[in-house]
Amino acid sequence: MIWLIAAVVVIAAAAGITWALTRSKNEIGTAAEPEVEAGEPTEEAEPPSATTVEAEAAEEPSEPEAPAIEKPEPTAGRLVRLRARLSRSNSVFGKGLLALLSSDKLDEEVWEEIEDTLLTADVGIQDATAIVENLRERVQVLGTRDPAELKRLLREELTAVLDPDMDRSINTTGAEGKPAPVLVVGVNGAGKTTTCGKIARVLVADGNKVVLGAADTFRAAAAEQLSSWGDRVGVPVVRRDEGADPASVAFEAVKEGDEQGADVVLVDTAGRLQNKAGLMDELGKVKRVIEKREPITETLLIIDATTGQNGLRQAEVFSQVTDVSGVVLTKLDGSAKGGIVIAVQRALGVPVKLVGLGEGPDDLAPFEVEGFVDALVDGTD
Ligand SMILES: Nc1nc2c(ncn2[C@@H]2O[C@H](COP(=O)(O)OP(=O)(O)OP(=O)(O)O)[C@@H](O)[C@H]2O)c(=O)[nH]1
Ligand SMILES: [Mg+2]
Repeated sequence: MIWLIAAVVVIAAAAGITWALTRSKNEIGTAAEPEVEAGEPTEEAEPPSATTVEAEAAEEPSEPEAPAIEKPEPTAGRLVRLRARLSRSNSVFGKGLLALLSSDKLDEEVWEEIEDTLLTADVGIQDATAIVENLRERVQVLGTRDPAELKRLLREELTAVLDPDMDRSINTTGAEGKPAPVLVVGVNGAGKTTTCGKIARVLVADGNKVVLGAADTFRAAAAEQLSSWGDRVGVPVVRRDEGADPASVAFEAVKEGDEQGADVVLVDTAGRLQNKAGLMDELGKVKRVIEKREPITETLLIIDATTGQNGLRQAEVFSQVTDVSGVVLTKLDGSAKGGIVIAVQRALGVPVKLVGLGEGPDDLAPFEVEGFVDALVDGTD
C-alpha cells in the first residue's frame, strides 16, 4: 500500500512539472529554451522503478522545479516610483535656482549666477542662455516676486526646453508579420547590455515575443551577460563565439526572430574595438546587414548620464554612422546632473526616450517631461 501511495506522489509531482513547463512555455511563447530542455516531460512521466520510489519516498515531497521565469513590473508610473532615485544633485539644482530667483534683488549678478547654475548642471550654453533670457523677460513683465509664481515660471521654461511634444515611444512595429529589429549602440560601459535586458523584460511583460542578438562578439563575457538577462524572462539569445563577425550575428538574430515569429529582435553591440574607425565601420555594417532582411525600426543610443558633456561628444560619433532615433540616458540615479537631458536632445536632435535609474532589472523608466521637471523643481525626496 505504501508503495502505491509513494508511486502516486511521484507521478503527481511529475505531472506538476509537466504542467508548469507547458504553462510557462505558453506564457513566453518561445520554442526551445534551455529551461524547457532541462525537464523533458516524457522522461519525468515514466513509471518510477521501485528503487526510485524508495529514494523519493524517503524525502519530503519536493516542489516541482518550474523554470524561474520572472514577471517584470509594468512600465506605467515607473518614473514616479523611481523619482527618489534621481540624483540628489538634481533637486539641489532646482532648489538652488529657486533660491536665486527669490533673491531680494534680481540684478545682473544674480542672473549670471542663475546661468552658471544651469551650466554646472550640464545644460548646454545655448539652452542655458535661452532659459535665462526668457525667465528674465517674463519676471520683468509680470513684475512678480511671488515664490510660487517664480516656481511656475521656472517649471514652464524647463518644460519648454525639454520639448514635451517629441515622440518618445519606442517603435517596435515591424512590417506585416515580420519582427521589428531594434539596434542598441553606444560607448563601452554606457549600459547597452543592461538596457537590452531591461527592454526585453518590458516587451515580454507587454506580451511581445522577443529574440536577443549578441552582436558584441568583442568579449565572450558580453554574450554571457546578455544570455543571463534573456534566461530570466525566457527570451532566446542568438550568440556566436568571441571574435565572430558581429554583422552576421545580427543578421542571424533577425532571421531567427523571423522564423520564430518574434515581434521584436533586440541587437546588442560592442562599444569598444581596437580603434574608433574600426568600430564605426563595424556598426555601419551591422546596420546594413540587418536591413538586408528587415528595416530597423528603432536605433537606441545609450548614453551614461554621469559622463556629462564629455560623454555626449563621444556619443555624437555614433549618431553619424547609425540613424539614432532615440536616446536612453542611463545612470541618472548616480552623480548625473539633470541638465544633461536637455543637452543631449539639443546636440543630437533626438528625444530621450528612456532613463536608467538603477542596476535592478526593472530600473528603467519611460522618460516623461512633466514628471522629470517636477522632480527637478520640487526635489526628489
Ligand atoms: N546605477 C546604474 N547603473 C547602471 C545603469 N545602467 C547600467 N548600469 C551599470 O553600468 C555597468 C555597465 O553596463 P553594461 O550594460 O555592461 O554596459 P555596456 O554598454 O554593455 O558595456 P560594454 O559591453 O563594455 O560596451 C553595469 O555595472 C551596469 O549594471 C543605471 O541606469 N544605473
Ligand atoms: Mg555590453
